[in-house]
Formats: sequence, structure tokens, C-alpha cells
Amino acid sequence: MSLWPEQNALPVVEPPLPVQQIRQDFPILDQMINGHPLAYLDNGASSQKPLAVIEAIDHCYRHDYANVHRGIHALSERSTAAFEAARRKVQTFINAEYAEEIIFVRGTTEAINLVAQSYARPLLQTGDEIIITVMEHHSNIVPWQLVCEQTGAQLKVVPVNDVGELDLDRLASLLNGRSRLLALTHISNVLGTINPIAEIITVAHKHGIAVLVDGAQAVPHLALDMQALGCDFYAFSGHKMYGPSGIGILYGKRELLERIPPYQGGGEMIEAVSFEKSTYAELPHKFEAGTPHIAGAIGLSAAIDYINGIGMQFIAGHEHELLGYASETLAEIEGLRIIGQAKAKASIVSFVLEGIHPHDIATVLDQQGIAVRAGHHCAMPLIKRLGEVATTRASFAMYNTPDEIDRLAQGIEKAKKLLA
Ligand code: C6P
Repeated sequence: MSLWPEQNALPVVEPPLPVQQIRQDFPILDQMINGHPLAYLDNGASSQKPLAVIEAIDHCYRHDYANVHRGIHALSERSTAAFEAARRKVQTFINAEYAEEIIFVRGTTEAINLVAQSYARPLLQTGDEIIITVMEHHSNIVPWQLVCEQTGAQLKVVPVNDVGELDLDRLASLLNGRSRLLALTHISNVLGTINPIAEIITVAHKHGIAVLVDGAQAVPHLALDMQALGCDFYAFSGHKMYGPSGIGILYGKRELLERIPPYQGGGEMIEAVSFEKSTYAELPHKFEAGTPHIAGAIGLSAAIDYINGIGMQFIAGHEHELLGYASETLAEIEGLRIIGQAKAKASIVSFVLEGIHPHDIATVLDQQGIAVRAGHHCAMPLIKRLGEVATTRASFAMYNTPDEIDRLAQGIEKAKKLLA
């Protein structure tokens, strides 16, 4: 019998979202592309920004902008207050215990590199093991390869089955006395699979192994609770959750962050500097060398307010309906195969069409105003495991509609006629 409970991560469907009203909050959606209304279905790559976020950034630069934590003047005090309020907003959003556990970084990629270099590198010795999974984005593969090269540690990889779910029994059997860290994605950016990370973290912790979760694709779709999850590190990007690009978060348990050395050296991360020896600032500043992305943090805070104003459970319910509708509608297209059929899925649908390259499909869709992504989605080992060279991917957000999915299906039929 499996060690693992039946996956049941699908959200409860709530009353419908006022999608047309929501769309009005996103000015970019109201435009023609190649003579057609834009259908933006590339939210897995980056989501669009509501006016509230655009205005928060505009307000920051017009009225409150100065460097943070440095000046004694009024503008710097206002800027610092807004920046630190943004940190507390993120803390509440993911239910972290302390604001000091929220580190502002550039995005998921930087957060993972920070953990690889500051947590893993000093710990690792020849023969130690880092465990990742086949379904990782390159951001959660390459930093571990680098640190393995630097230390003589080895990478162990958890396989996936043909529907795109992790082999959880294999994962459990990979955990052993040499394992130092398990790093895995919460939601696959290619397959949409929602991994049962709460159960996985519990099992890893029974073996005394720390867990890093790549939450890049989860944070716009699921309510998060760091204290309930108990994960050691959680990484995500602002730009996929309706916030600005160039800002992201590393959540880390306070006792771990306190223990590990800084990632980068520079201004603001120090307590005192001399040529003999420098000492480091307290958390979170120890990990925030240099001038941070101040307006980005403020924009991210506005994005969180926007999401909270709508309610994550309503967003998740709407996206779940879109996923169901898209899966049914696309499955009816002859020659189309959906890649990724996990029981627990977020609103991401990857597919291939017999005899047509995914890039060509995306190009024909673009001619009809429909934005999707095609390629390996920065997950080359996964694409190879699935026996593909690339997929076309539609990924949905709170502002997408069933009508856009109908247009996607019509666009694919058109691509078939033109390209087959
Ligand atoms: N995936 C996609 O189209 P950054 O670039 O640091 O904000 O996020 C990297 C990243 C890490 N993990 C996962 C699971 C991701 O999906 C991404 C970004 C985008 O799928 C761009 S490649």
C-alpha cells in the first residue's frame, strides 16, 4: 500500500467571479492584437497587472520615493515605512510566523540560488545528496547542479509517472542518511500537477531533511500557510501573482536563516565593516544587500491587497472551472493530446498536436490575438521524460473566460487546417 493519502488538492468551486468587472481592472487586456481582441493565456509565464498595482507604483515614484533604511529625511522614512509594510503584508499573506522570515529577492530564481549557496553549500560534503524531481523548472535544477559541482554532492531525481504525478514511493525511498535537502515544485509549470507538499514535507522531516518548495506557480492559485506547511524554505515571484517583475520572496524559517551566512555582500546587510572583519545585520537585512526593488515591493503589496479583495478561494474556484472547461474542449480536438493528467491540477493545460510543431501552433494562435507559450518551458528534463520536444501551453488566471477557451479551440482547429 502507498505511504501517501489520496491527493485531494482540488479547490472547492465557489460562486462565479465577476470576471467582466475584474477585466476592467486590467487595462492591458483591452486591446486588439493582429486585428483580434487579446486573449491572454500565458499567465504561467507572467500575469498582467491590475490598475491598483500600476497606481501603487506610480504613487510611490510620484510622492514617496527615496532609498530605504538610510535617510533621516521624510521621504526616506515614508519609503521605508511602505517597504516594511509590504514585508508584513507578504508575511500575513503566506502566514509566516515572523516578518524577518520574508526576504525580498528578485524572484524565484534568486531565492533558490540563495538557499543553494547560503544554506546548502556550507553544509554539503562529498557523497551527500540533494533530492529534486523530474518536473522541476531549470531554476530548481541548475542551482543544485552548481552547488553539487562545488561540493562533490550528488543530485538524486524523483521520477514522474505518465500522467505527470510524482512517484511518491520512490521519493520516500530516496530519503536517507546522506540526503541534505529536498527541493521540489509545488505546482509544475508544464503539467499543472499540484504536488502534495504538506505530506511530502512531513515525510522529509521524519528523516530530518529540510525542504525547499518552489512556489512560483502556486502562489497565484492557492492559499498558502507557511506555519501549517512547516516547510523550511518557500520561493516565489511577484510577477506571476499580478505584481511587478523584479521582485520575489524567499520565505525561510527564522532559525535557519539566522544560522546561515549571507548570500551577497554590500551595503545594508552589515552591522559594522572594517578591513579586518565585517559583521552582519540582523534578519531580514542580512540577505538584502544593496538597494532593493522598493517600488516592486510596494507593487507586490498592492497585488496582495487586490487578490485578498477578490478572495483566493473564489479565484481558485473560477480557475478550476476554466481548467475543466479547457480540458474537455481541447480533448475533443482530433489529434490533440493533453500533456499532464494529474488528479490534482492547477489551471495549466499543455498539449501537442500530431504532426505540428508547438511553435507553429503558437504562431497561428498569435495571429488570432491568442497569447500562449510554446517550447520546453524551461523544463527540458521533464519534456524529454514525456517523450516530447516541446508543448504548447495555455495557462489561465482570474480574468480569463470560457469564451477565450472557445477561441483557443477554434484557433487550434485553424492551425490544424493551415499547418497539417
Ligand atoms: N516559469 C514559465 O513560463 P522567475 O523567472 O525567477 O520569476 O521564475 C522561475 C520559475 C521557477 N519555478 C517555476 C515552477 C516556474 O514556473 C518559473 C518561471 C515561467 O513557466 C517562465 S520560464
